[in-house]
Amino acid sequence: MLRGELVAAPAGNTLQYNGTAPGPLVKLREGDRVRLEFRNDLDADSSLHLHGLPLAPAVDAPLTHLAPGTTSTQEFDVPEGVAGTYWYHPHAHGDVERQLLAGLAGPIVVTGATDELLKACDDRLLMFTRAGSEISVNGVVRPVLTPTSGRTRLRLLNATAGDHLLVGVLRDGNRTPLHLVATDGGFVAEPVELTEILLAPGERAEVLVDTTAAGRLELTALSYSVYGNGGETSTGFRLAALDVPQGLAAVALPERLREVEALDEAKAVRRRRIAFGGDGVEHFTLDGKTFDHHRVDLEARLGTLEIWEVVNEHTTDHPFHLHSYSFQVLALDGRPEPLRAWRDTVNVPPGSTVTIAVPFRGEAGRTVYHCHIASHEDLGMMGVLEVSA
Ligand SMILES: [Cu+2]
Repeated sequence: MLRGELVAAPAGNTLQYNGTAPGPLVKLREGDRVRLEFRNDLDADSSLHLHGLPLAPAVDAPLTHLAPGTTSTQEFDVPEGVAGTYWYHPHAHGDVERQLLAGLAGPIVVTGATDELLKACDDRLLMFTRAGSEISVNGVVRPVLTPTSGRTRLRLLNATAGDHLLVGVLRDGNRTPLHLVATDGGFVAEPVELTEILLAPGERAEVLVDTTAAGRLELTALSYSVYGNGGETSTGFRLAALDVPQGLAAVALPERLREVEALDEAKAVRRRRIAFGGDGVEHFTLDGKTFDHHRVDLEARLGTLEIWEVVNEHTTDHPFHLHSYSFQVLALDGRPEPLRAWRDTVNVPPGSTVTIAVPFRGEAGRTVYHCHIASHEDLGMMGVLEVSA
């Protein structure tokens, strides 16, 4: 049994886990039995959500608020097949944005057998959080890293409260190829070449970068519009730099990573439509309603597969996040999604529909789905899902 404790407490005008912000790295391995204690030493309700780990609703307990001075214990087995990058943060409805922005977020890395295929890579975790007008990386604004291998694995983790980051790697201003090896729910089947990757708030992706040629690579947030195609775009900015030294030997890309199960849409027992809406100022809704923790919005049965069409009827991006049950994206606006991958968070652009397949596996219970822009969630863009046995 692995045992650990996280304590949320104030420090000056910040909030920290175990005296640091971001919080300490939680390292787990597939199959580990874990007992994690959490103590709330804040002067407000809080909780500890292990974002993305497909834990039983009773262990995740997203509807439970812990009063100041109280503790909780989460005991669970790390499932097989989930090796990847995750994070932890508070989930006390109404106060999530404030606590996140004040410093309460930390990274989780789960390792497994597939990591052996990448053991020659320099493995770097880059956790993005907002620091005033800047985005910091592992708590530092625009750090400079020195790769130690000819291929660098970047675990990109968007732990901001509401910043979409379209990430690219530039050399002399030109984009260099990235190879996607993992999304939210761990490894994809094989490396996929990309030149940019969108990370909505809460989302993770792992990419490999060729770091054999000496010189500077700039990890950049490229200009992006949360208002859809043709909308006003943000200005790009540098997130971090990689100063590649001379003489790093080439590291081959693995051809295959693992099997990612194909879900059979024909076996789905139900199709649902779930709509983000509201006026975008103070009303943020799901299916026309704001969150009520006493109300069950969706009911499903354990052991079944459902197809959800997540529709954005609003004018800005909303990242859809589901607790406890990992899903796969099937289509965007009816166009089939080429990448088969497990996810817990997916961005839904304005006016668009993202179709996902949700297999209800593991344990039954009551959990939540919501927008992962923390202010929207706090204002009620969240619903309750009851999965029965
Ligand atoms: Cu939202």
